[in-house]
Amino acid sequence: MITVYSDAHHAQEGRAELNDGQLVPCYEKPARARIVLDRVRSAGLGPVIAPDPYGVEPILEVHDKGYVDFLAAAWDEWVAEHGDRDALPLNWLAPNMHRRHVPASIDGRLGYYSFDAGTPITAGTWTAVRAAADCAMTAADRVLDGEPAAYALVRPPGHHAGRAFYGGYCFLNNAALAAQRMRDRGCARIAVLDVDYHHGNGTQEIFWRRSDVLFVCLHADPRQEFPYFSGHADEEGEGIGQGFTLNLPLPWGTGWEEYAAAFRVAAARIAAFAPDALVVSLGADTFIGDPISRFRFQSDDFLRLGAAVAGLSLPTVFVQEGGYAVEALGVNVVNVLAGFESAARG
Ligand code: SP5
Ligand code: ZN
Repeated sequence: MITVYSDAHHAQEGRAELNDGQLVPCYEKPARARIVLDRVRSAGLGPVIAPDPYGVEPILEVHDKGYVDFLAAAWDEWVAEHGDRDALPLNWLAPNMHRRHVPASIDGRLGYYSFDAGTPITAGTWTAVRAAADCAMTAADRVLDGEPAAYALVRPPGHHAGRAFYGGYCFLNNAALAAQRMRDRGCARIAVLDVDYHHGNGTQEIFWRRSDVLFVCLHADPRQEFPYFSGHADEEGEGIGQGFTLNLPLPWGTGWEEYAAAFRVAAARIAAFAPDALVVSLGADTFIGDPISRFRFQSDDFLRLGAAVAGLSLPTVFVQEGGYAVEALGVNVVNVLAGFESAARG
């Protein structure tokens, strides 16, 4: 399997996030991609290629222009106001507060476009997120050009980023960009399968009113877990998109056996949709050793997950999302990809 990778991810290196009432070192850090890349190479998964440059135009099919302009300029505006330190928001809109005006102040706009205090904007954020988007779209193109599968080894992740919001360590929605790219190249229907531990609220929001992209998500129940406000089983899409979002929330403590039962429901929905291709939002934060998560996957279970994805028999673009047990991340992620490949070969 081809891996699409760029060193530019290093440009995103946040100092701290707000967690449990303290500023703690960012869980989403460059070492994550380094260890996965090392494992891709040592396991002999396949060639590692650089992304092609796509420019900003395809990004604007998924994201709002005002939001993208904000992301591109936020760091410089922040530094002019506060100096050379990570930009974090401090206040947000609550329901029924006015949303008529985009604030002029950088502090106001950080709050306007975000939903948490865990996602610092740094000097290199824009550089890194552009490279990640390029990797995801390149992987999508390689699959449409005939590769059975490709893996976009990216950070920062993307599935919490919506049309006009960031949070959950995500700024641009790499999986949504891959899906949209395949639509633009003539695929009629794309399924996005999100197996990150957290609900992919950004991907859900982007495709909420669409019937051409099916969004299926297995994740920790939002009654217990971040992002708290979405991912309930009764969220099914709206308008023409009604029935094209499927959420399968699972309780803290979920292990492979219970997960596999939910996966069968996900697989049946995807098969009924009969997509031309599949995008997998691949988080490995379902691992028992993950420092911020509470599922109980063992490393071998990721092989089983990969085989289960292969059972869908679709051209498949894997896009890296979360996973914060850094020492085990390479093994766990590459287990999914290797499990996929050996099952796909039969
Ligand atoms: C892409 C992705 O996986 N984003 C996850 C963002 C989660 N951020 C909030 C984490 C809150 C963790 N709180 C529990 C810490 C245990 N003490
Ligand atoms: Zn996650």
